[in-house]
Amino acid sequence: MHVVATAGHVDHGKSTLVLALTGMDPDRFTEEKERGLTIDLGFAWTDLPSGRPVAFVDVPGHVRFIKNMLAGVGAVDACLFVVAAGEGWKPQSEEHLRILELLGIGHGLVALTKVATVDAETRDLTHMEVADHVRGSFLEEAEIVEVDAPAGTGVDGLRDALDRLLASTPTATDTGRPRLWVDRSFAARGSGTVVTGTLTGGVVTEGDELVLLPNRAGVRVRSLQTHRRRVTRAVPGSRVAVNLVGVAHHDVERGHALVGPHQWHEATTVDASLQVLGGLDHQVSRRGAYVAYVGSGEHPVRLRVLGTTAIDPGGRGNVRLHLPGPLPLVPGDRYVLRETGRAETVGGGEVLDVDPVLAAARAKPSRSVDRVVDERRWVRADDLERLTGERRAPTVGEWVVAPDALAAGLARLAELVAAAGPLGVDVATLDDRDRALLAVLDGVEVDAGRVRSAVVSDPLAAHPYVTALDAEPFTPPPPDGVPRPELRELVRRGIVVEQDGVWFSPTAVDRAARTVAGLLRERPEGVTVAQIRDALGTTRKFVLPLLAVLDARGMTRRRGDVRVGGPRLPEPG
Ligand SMILES: Nc1nc2c(ncn2[C@@H]2O[C@H](COP(=O)(O)OP(=O)(O)O)[C@@H](O)[C@H]2O)c(=O)[nH]1
Ligand SMILES: [Mg+2]
Repeated sequence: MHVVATAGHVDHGKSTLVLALTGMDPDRFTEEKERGLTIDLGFAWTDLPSGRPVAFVDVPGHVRFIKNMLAGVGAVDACLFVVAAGEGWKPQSEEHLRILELLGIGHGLVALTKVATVDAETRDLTHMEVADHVRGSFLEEAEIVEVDAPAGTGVDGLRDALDRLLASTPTATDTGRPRLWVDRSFAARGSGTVVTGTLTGGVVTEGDELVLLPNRAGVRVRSLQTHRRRVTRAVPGSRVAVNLVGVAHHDVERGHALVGPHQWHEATTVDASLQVLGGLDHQVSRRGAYVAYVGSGEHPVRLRVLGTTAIDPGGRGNVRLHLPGPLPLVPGDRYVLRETGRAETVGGGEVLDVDPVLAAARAKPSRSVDRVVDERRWVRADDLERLTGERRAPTVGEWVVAPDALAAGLARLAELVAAAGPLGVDVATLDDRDRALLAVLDGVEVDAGRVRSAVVSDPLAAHPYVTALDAEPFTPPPPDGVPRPELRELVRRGIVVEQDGVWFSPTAVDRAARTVAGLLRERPEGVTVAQIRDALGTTRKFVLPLLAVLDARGMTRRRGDVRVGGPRLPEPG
């Protein structure tokens, strides 16, 4: 489905055309009907000859209601640009065209209206005048269709032209992130608050929990209508009326937004490009009272030009905009800037960064996702999607990491692990970034909740205490000066053997076993503790625990007063 906005100077026949095309009068209010003047947005819809449904947002052309015009064209796919044949190009023809350009509307056609009221020459002149004015704009190649609705001329041709236009106009895409800029909010009898708008970004279904911004109200979708028909799900690109539970209608205004929860960044400061209109007779700087038109809303903003102090008419630059409240924005969103003091359209552009991290003096905003990652170093994939509208595969864990930050993080973690020595680092003491890094850090091993260097996986063998034990295997020194946790770890890893308050090196155990095996070869009936003690050149204090180790390991076995060989007795050494 497509949504098409009208555009053009007041009284050129926009509302009349919408009525002729749809049979629905877009002028809704008594005052509008009495004055024959569109004040606020009007809505109508029909099916084109091909069966293609189309909705119209009819905008006011009068300069006084330009803000309502801006509210209407925020989310449309194409425009129906109206110029009256007898009147020609007028100020709001120009302003509306500039606004549509700034908002990035790329598709449209021109209706040359009231052709029955002028002679052929005037009609042709206006035709040429229009062609002149749209040159260089998105309407340059657009069809110019001559119509006169009251005279019944050209309306069918216009329908066909619309069909052709929309056949080549993309509809709103579905990125699973619904957003509806509210253009009306009212109380429906018996069913609470209803908001209407053009849905983009994703599907909304009955029962959905959504969020309203800027007031951050959590709401639920009670029911949905598209073109006054009840639907259970509304698709992007359609006009939707949403019946909401959880908010009073007077708390919702035009310009508010209805979005999926946790899917949108709530932007209050944004960096954006600013194309200043060529027709402006002054520079744009931070001085001035500005209003930004974003979505369906107008928001007073403070502005700062980035990188310089002012932008010339016709020039282009970047600005930082401070919004009065949070809005669900994403890079690529368009806005129009007006100056309230002079009541003129200054320019507009594209949102580039919805959460700038660099100070204005250093900011170099762009649409690049890499820039966002680079400036943040570490960003969760979910956050990155909120910030850029793009999904990236995480680098580590749930994080997308700037390449140099990844390298630095890995180096720092490797250093931390190396410095911890044989004991390693308790994984529980690492933050979640380091824990994510661990999975891709080379040369470490995680064991029993501790991470230690794998390359020096036997640094324990080189532990000074182990060296000391090896020097006196059978009269081993006590572990004086070895920190208790380290000693426990040495024992846990089998690099030091502890028995009854005496510590040995594994070599001592091995050599003792081989010595006993040698003695048993001469005395198969068994050897006494005293004989083993003497063979090892040690004392009872050490030989008893040592033999307890050999017994426990199945190398020796007690039989009465002597030791005999066990199943695991090694060869004599
Ligand atoms: N003769 C003639 N009158 C028209 C035509 N289109 C609009 N009008 C008249 O022009 C006036 C303004 O039309 P309207 O649709 O309200 O203009 P809008 O301000 O652009 O919406 C109304 O009185 C219409 O009846 C047309 O094609 N031919
Ligand atoms: Mg009108």
